[in-house]
Amino acid sequence: MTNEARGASGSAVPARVGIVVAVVALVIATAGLTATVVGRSGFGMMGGVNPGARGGGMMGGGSWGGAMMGNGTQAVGPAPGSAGFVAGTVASPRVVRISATAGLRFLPDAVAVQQGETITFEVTSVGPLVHEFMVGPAADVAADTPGTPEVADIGMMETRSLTYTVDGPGPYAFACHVAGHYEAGMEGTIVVLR
Ligand SMILES: [Cu+2]
Repeated sequence: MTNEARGASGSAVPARVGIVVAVVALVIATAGLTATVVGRSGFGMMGGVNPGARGGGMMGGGSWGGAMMGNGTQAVGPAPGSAGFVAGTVASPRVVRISATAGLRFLPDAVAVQQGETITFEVTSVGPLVHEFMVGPAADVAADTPGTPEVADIGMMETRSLTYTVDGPGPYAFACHVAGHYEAGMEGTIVVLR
């Protein structure tokens, strides 16, 4: 199954395999909310369903247990203003995990950042769709201005990282500019705290 799925770009996947893939995606998506999905593997991530791979991911996120939130958001460490908050730096960026959903939303869709922080956004497509993640000044993000920092082609259950320093007062935003996604509301806000 894995080989078939890997070789297919979507439409070529037999319907039966598509259903299995969708179910697997749901399982992994659920796991993604409670465990750390790491790496940049695409369809190969299906191998990550086994407990061993997931366990390794959780070990990588040392602060995960303390940061787990009840509402399904995926912050890794305490947010600005919270006890234990440690500002991200260029040498040691703060990791913020964001899910890109099949419903064309980012979860969370608002991220609090202390001005000057360097953030590594780890963006996972938790559904069958391919997404992009652009971050920067809100006007550039809205206009899809060339040169605005972006990672593209985030495939199903794939995670890609983008490190960005929020050095000004804002406003800053993030968005997915795959055709139709931004128009459907696939955007988020960075709340800059000073
Ligand atoms: Cu998208």
